[in-house]
Formats: sequence, C-alpha cells, structure tokens
Amino acid sequence: MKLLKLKLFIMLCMPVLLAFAQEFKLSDPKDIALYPQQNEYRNTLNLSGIWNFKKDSLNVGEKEQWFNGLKESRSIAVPGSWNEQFEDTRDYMDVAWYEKETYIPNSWKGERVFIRIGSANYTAKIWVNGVPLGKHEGGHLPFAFEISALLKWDANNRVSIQIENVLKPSRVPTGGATAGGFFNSNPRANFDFFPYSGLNRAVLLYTVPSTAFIRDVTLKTDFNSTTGVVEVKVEQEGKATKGKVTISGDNQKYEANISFSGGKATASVKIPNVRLWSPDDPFLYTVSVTIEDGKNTLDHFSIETGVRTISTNDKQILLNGKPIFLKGFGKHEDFPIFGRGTAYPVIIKDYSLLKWVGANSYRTSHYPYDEEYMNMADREGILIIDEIPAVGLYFHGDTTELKLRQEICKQYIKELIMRDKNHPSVVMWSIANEPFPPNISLSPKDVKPADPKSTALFAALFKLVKDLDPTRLKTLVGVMGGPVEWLALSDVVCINRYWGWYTNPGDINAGTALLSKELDDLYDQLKKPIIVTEFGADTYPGMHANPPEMFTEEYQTAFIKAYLDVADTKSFVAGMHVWAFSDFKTGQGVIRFGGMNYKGVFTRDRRPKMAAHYLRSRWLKKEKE
Ligand code: BDP
Repeated sequence: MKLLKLKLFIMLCMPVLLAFAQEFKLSDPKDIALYPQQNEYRNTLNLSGIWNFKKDSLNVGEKEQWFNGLKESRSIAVPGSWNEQFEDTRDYMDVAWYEKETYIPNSWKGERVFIRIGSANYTAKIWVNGVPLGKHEGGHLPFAFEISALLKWDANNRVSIQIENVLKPSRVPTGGATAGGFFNSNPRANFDFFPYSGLNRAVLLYTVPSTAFIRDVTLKTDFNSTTGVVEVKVEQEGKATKGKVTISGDNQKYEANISFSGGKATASVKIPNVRLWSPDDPFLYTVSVTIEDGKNTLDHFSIETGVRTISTNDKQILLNGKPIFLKGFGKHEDFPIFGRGTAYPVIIKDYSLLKWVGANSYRTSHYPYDEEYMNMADREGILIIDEIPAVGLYFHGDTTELKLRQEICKQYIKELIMRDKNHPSVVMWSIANEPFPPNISLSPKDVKPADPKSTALFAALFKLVKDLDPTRLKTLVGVMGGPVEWLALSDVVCINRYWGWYTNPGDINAGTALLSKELDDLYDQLKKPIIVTEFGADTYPGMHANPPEMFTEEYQTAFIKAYLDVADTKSFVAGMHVWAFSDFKTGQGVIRFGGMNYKGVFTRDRRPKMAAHYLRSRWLKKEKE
C-alpha cells in the first residue's frame, strides 16, 4: 500500500520534478545571426499583441509554478514597456511575468522551431509548456532558443517569460549605485534615460528545415575601380554539401557556387559597374543563398545589403574612399505610452525627420535599437554608430561587480556584431558611452592619467571587436574630463562636450573657447579624426528670451550654432552629433524637470523646436555648396 502511494506521489510530481531537474540554457549568439524570414523553406509567427502579465514583487512565481499558468493576470501589450501601461508599474523595477498561448500547426512538425525574443529588459527566464528553456541577461539585444522538443502539435502552447529589472552595480548599464549630488535620480539608474522594463520588442516563433539550414551568412564588401566585390561566408547545420550565392540588383544577376567543408563555405562575387552604397544613393543588392544536398534544395535565405567601404585617414572618415562629414544626433528609443517598446510609426517618422533636417547619421545611444531602425538606415542611406549598452561604466569599487560588468560587455559585443554585421549603414561600433574614471575633473588642464587596468580592459574589448569584424571603425565615447589614454584606442575619437551648459552656464562664448582649445590639444596628441558625439542644451519648448537665456529655444539654437562654427574651423573634426534628436523620458531628479531630458531639437512627440529649423537651414544649405 505504502509503495503504491509512493508510486502515485512520484507520478503526480513527475512534471514538477522534470521542470526543476532541467537547466535553463544560456543563449548562443549564433542563434540571432539571421533575422527570421518567411519563404518556401521557413515560417515565422509574430506573437505581438496582448499578453497576460503579473507583477511578482515577492518573487514567489517560480516556487508557485506560475509557468504552469498565470492566475489573476492582467492584459499587457507586447511590444511595450510595462512602466507606461499601468499606474502602479511606472517605477516598478522588479520581477514580473508574461504569458502567451499560441497554436502550433501540425504542418510545422518535422521542422526545427525556435523562439526569438527581440528585447527583454533586463534578465529573462523562459518556459515552454511549463518546461524550463533558457535564460538571458541584457535588455537591448535579441536571443533565441530551439523549442521543437517542447511543443504540442495542432494544439495551443504556452510561453511564459519571467523578467527582472533590478538596477544593480553588477549590471550594464549600471544602476543602484549613488551618482551623488544633483545627479541622483529615481529610479536609481546610473544613466540618464528611463530604465524601461519588460518585453520591449517583438517575440517571434520561426522554423528552419531540419535536414539542413543556413545558420549564418557574413558579407564583406569592397570595390576595385568600378568592380564591386562581395565576399560571402555561409555556415550551415545539417546535411548540405553545396549551394549557390546569387547577387541581384540593377537588372543584373551574378552567381557563384559554394561547397561546404566542416559546415562552412565561402564565395567571392564580382559586380561589374557596381552601384556603391552611400547617403546619396543608398542602393541595395539582394544576396540570396541556397543550400542543397546534391539532389534537393534544402534551405534559402536572402539579405539586402549595400557595397561600400569605410576607413579613415588622420583627419577624415572615408566612405568609399571619399571624405564624409557626419551630421546628425544621438537618439533614444523613447515615446509616450510605448516607452522603449517598438513603435513602427515612430521609426518611420524619425527617418522622415532625419531627412527633413538634413542629417546623414546618428548614434544608437546608449544601446542597440530595434532591427527595423537598422533596416531603415540601410534603405535611407543613414550612417550608424552602433553602440552596446555600456553607459556609465566605472572601474573602482567591488572587483566582483567589475568583473561581471566586463563579462557582460563582451557578451554584448558578440551579440551586437552577430546581429548587425551585414548592415551597410553600420559604419562604426561603439563599445562604451562616457565611462568615467575616479576623481573626474571638469577642467581640461586637470585631467588625470587613466588607471592602466581600465585601459587594458578597453584594449581587450577593442581586440574582440576587431577579431569579430575587422571591416568597420571602432570607438568609445569619452566623457568631459575623461582620460586621453582611453580615447587613443579608438579609430575615431568621439567626445561628448557641454562647455557652456554644465560648466560656464549661460556663457556660450566661454564654452566654445574651451571646446576649441580642447579639440586642438586632442588632435595634436592623437592625430585622428574627431567627432563631437554630444553637445546640447535643455530647452523647454515655447520658452523664449532675447538675449538668449538657458532653457530657451534661443539659447539652444545659439549653443548649437556656436559649436558647429567651431567645428567648421577644424579640418580634423569629422562629424557633429547634436544631443539629442528628441526630448526623452529619464528618472526624476532636480536637474530633470518633469522627469524629462529636454535637449531634443524635436519634442518628445516630434515637433520641431527653433533649433531644428536652424539645423535644417544650415545642413541642407551646406550639402548644396
Ligand atoms: C551625457 C550622456 C547622456 C545624457 C547627457 C545630458 O551621455 O546620456 O543624457 O549627457 O546630460 O553625459 O543631457
């Protein structure tokens, strides 16, 4: 009798034991190499829409097995940040659960099925039908896992995602540490943007063929006189032995055969009379890859890309061998109600405004953006400085935290390059924004030498970038008062400067005198092109003063004009990015009126301030000269 009871007990507990026995896998960056595609060999299912949601402030969800069905949940939109959708979640930086049921057709049986989460801020754990699947750290990059073995066919399947967004010093971007003085904010982030939580981008299911599938494609473009060269590296998993690469565009088609050895194959395809990609002619070719086993075609994947090169000389950035000056902004993914959630009309509007104002570039400050931003940049001819979420890194304090921060930076670099390596628009990788040394001094005369350990860390991160992608430029964006040794590691020196705002308030002339001197000194030391990647002034829309006063539209316009005028006198300044494209939400604090950063030249709902009109008149005129 006892034995029977025991057996019964084990049988009842089995699913629970199984769930706990299984480990959460770590994601493999290779699984985000290719964006899911719908074609004759592949299916995708977008799970965007209304999901179930529940806060877990006591962190009991795992113990109570919320992955077996959320009780008393409420509805939430995905993509979208949870902070903007309810009154009790704005400052909620803790654990919450998302759940969605979806029907998987029998016709998918025999294929390999994956789940791809575009962005979950900050950590995520996933269960499918109550079984643990995988976990991920970092809120601005996608991750994917195979789920074929966990699915029920011709039935509803449950996806449960637990997300946690506690702000901690061991994380990147860093949070939880006291910034000190006026810079303290609520939520306690060590960065100046709202730490929006949740599923900020789409969740997709997709299939790939099980016999063999194209796992990765890496494109490298070059040209020789009028002939373009595209080097194509293909990786497959499965039984494919050979395949074909076809490049088409401009009513022409060029082909090369490939054969696999150890799952890898390469081809080099020449394009006579190539149309080079540039902001003036952002022409895209279609690179199409098919793989086969000798008898049948097994998989197909196609990518749109442009043929272009990017390089520097000691003063300039060269696109296709010709100097190009970067005009543009630092931006954010930020909009009312969506928070950091993907908002397609906002993406389109932003590109429309970038064109309207005469910009040719922007930086994805301070984290990678949704892939549609990258696709649009390719199409519109906008140059991108693509940044990992390493904002406000510091090197003092607890060594375990420091080590964790370094590790996650390496993961971000791997994931970002894996995701964005085939975009012609991406011309530079940025591995950090405003890392800061201890005892920072705002007087350029007083800048302290860097701790060699921190310089070594950046050197290691730059080496990783170069190993993964030797074709693009690399940079880190320096803070006012930051050490020159860090800047010296970059291909292009990028600095953020606010002389005449955070120092010398109200005195633009004093500010630009400091800027001019500092630029000359930096160039003398480093002999590399320089971009001022941030400069700007908070401006409350509709506030005016003559003569200009801080926070007015006149001051912002005069400030931007004065900085651009200084840049025009220096042949080694290769770009000017105004901070910021649009006003954006940040934490509450005494230097952030209404929890907003008002340095946008457009308002948060994308109406132009006076400075936007000024930039348009200046940037569009310059183009014609
Ligand atoms: C810079 C930061 C940026 C801030 C900006 C500002 O890189 O994130 O929003 O200053 O203060 O230090 O407006």
